[in-house]
Amino acid sequence: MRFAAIVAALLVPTATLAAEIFVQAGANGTLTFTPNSVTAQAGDTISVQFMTKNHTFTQSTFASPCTNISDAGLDSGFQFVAANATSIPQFSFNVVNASAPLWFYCRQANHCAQGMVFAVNPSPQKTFDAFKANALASANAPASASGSAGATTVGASSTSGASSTAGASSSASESPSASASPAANAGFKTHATSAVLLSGLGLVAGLIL
Ligand SMILES: *[C@@H]1O[C@H](CO)[C@@H](O)[C@H](O)[C@H]1NC(C)=O
Ligand SMILES: *[C@@H]1O[C@H](CO)[C@@H](O)[C@H](O)[C@H]1NC(C)=O
Ligand SMILES: *[C@@H]1O[C@H](CO)[C@@H](O)[C@H](O)[C@H]1NC(C)=O
Ligand SMILES: *[C@@H]1O[C@H](CO)[C@@H](O)[C@H](O)[C@H]1NC(C)=O
Ligand SMILES: *[C@@H]1O[C@H](CO)[C@@H](O)[C@H](O)[C@H]1NC(C)=O
Ligand SMILES: [Cu+2]
Repeated sequence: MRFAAIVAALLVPTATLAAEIFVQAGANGTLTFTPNSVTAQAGDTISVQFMTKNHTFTQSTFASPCTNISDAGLDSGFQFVAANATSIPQFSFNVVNASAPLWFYCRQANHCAQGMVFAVNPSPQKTFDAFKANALASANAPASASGSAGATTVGASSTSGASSTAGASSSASESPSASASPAANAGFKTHATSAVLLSGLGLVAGLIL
């Protein structure tokens, strides 16, 4: 009996193939992530494809959508896509803990305050709509004061964004006032940014020209 139970437990994860979920940044020249919210299982890969302009995909928090979560959060860096580009950058990461919502924004100029935000596994308590409303409400915040932003996070441990397991104490996402250690927020695992040929994107290829 016990043996059978263990075998079943081992087989289930392999039977459920991890999915790759695609998200487009700046599709059709818009200041959006499309879709702007996804539901992912642990092990799924989320691949952000930068379609136009010069956006970032940067981790933030529910309470402060337009501010870096910490120095250890995910950040694609600026991904410039020329109008005549024949390939586009793709930034991918793995979801490690499906119970921990992940929040993202674009840190280019005022894109976030215009609603360029994205969520993985928002919850009934912390919905995507409430997150986006927080972002829109930050419209009056100073745009790119590089010195003063990031105030919600504490001292930068030197862990890179690739630290995956991160004993995820739930305090970070449950109590917004607790300044989380970077590791506590990591429900993800990074990949390298790669390039994707536009011709491989079919539909999208014509739109960028
Ligand atoms: C981009 O344009 C195509 C074709 O009009 C449309 O199908 C698609 O939904 C648009 N995407 C966005 C994010 O506006
Ligand atoms: C992309 O945007 C960033 C921030 O505004 C800027 O520093 C960078 O020069 C831009 N890249 C290109 C190629 O325009
Ligand atoms: C794209 O346009 C830029 C500026 O107009 C030009 O310098 C570059 O060579 C072009 N690249 C391709 C692949 O056509
Ligand atoms: C946000 O994080 C990125 C990547 O670590 C960094 O380059 C940028 O300066 C940070 N921005 C602020 C306002 O802290
Ligand atoms: C996953 O995240 C939830 C919510 O933050 C947390 O309660 C739980 O402990 C985490 N699980 C693991 C295995 O880290
Ligand atoms: Cu942007």
